[in-house]
Amino acid sequence: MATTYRVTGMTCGGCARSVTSAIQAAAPAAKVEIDLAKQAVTVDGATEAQVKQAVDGAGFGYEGRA
Ligand SMILES: [Cu+2]
Repeated sequence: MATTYRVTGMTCGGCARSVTSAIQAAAPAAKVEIDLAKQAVTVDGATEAQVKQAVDGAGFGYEGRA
């Protein structure tokens, strides 16, 4: 099941790719969709803890579930 999280600091496609690859490094099968306008990341196939750690590790702001 997909879950949407609020992630701050993403401003362009490069940021979106950084967040996506960080999450997929932790959970290779994860599906990740980024909405820059909403500062939202929708993830299917990774735990909340994996997403938080990946987002924080990539230097973006993890704000919890949207
Ligand atoms: Cu960027």
